[in-house]
Amino acid sequence: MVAGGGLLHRRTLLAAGAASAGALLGGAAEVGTRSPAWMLTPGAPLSRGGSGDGITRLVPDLPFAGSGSSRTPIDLLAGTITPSALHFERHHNGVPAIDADRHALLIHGLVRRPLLFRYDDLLRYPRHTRTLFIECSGNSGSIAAPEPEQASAGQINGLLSCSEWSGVLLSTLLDEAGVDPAARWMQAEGADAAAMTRSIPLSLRDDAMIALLQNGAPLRPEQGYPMRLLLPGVEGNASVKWLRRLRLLAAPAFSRDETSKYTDLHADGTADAFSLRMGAKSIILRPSFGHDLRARGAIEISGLAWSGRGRVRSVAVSADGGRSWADAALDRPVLPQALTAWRIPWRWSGAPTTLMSRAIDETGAVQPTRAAWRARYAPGQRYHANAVQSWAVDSRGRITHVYA
Ligand SMILES: Nc1nc2c(c(=O)[nH]1)N[C@H]1C(S)=C(S)[C@@H](COP(=O)(O)O)O[C@H]1N2
Ligand SMILES: [Mo]
Repeated sequence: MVAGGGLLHRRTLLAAGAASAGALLGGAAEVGTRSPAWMLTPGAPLSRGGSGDGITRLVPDLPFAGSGSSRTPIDLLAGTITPSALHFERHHNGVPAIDADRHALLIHGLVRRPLLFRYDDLLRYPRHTRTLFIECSGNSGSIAAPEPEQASAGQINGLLSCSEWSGVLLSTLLDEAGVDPAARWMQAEGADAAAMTRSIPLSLRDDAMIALLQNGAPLRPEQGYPMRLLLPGVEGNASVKWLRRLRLLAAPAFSRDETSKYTDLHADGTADAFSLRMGAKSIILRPSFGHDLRARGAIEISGLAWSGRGRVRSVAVSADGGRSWADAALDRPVLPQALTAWRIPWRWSGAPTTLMSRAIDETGAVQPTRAAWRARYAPGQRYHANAVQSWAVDSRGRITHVYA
């Protein structure tokens, strides 16, 4: 007791939760290496959803149900938090129908004592909350194509969303399990029919979290309910949804999902593996494709910027095809590994021109030109496409996507 009326020390329920977590080991059927029923059939397909005001996720016509992605229509939204109903979705084999009461997270491998955590256990742990973007490493991949895709900024860049995520710091759970000093990596596995499996260096453990809540409500099933790994600033693929297992390892597992995919091929045949950190990036959302200018005169250019390495330091904008640049105003607060909104006034003379934006993050990393980005990689490489994008404005105010 810490005060009258029955108030208990704030760690009391935590201790009780840990005890029950440990006791479950060996008793539950749906954990460990056995696959629960919802991993054995493809999950539910993509849906359009929507926020009730006519704005929906952008869903492609797919030849099959399980694998695919929908995009957030970022050019139709304002601010930096993505309404949960408009969060992009990327499923490698659909959305599993998980019974949260029968789901558990197993932490095992190079640990002193393996532990099992239920959703209800995790709700009792110290709560950690952060505003963070998730960006698929395939986002904006069409800029690798020889011709610029004529599509909205959301269609090109909408494998990107930002939410307030709440849950438990991974380090709290790892400390309880007792990580063996020989452990350097952890293998995360999801409880979907794709059994998404990624190796994650333990150097990322400090700000990693097990997310339970998204914008003040339980995670949507599509975002990983009942729990997902969330790695700030890291390619979306590694934030394993429907997380069921973390196995501590001395070396990476080189799973299918990080060898056949999610490695970045160079022209000389070598590839970057575990290139997890997302680069500095910005995009102009207004004006952009589909938002043609109606009249010359004073207009606001606005957009988003972000970096996996920390805060955005500045966003430079060019209204003359890259000859001159000026800094945009950043909306406060500027949070690390979160979307930052920015704006700059512009007077359009009515002459054709090209608009561009370029982000610099707090580590000094500069968003590359498309030419510089392409020079780093082999031709079909589409991951980590953070190059500067350009919108051409013609004399009638019509906007097209161009390579400048
Ligand atoms: N278990 C599991 N986790 C997963 C995936 C998946 O298919 N299965 N897709 C990954 C990919 S490629 C991305 S980009 C993000 C997308 O997160 P979201 O669907 O919540 O937007 O989840 C990642 N985590
Ligand atoms: Mo992804």
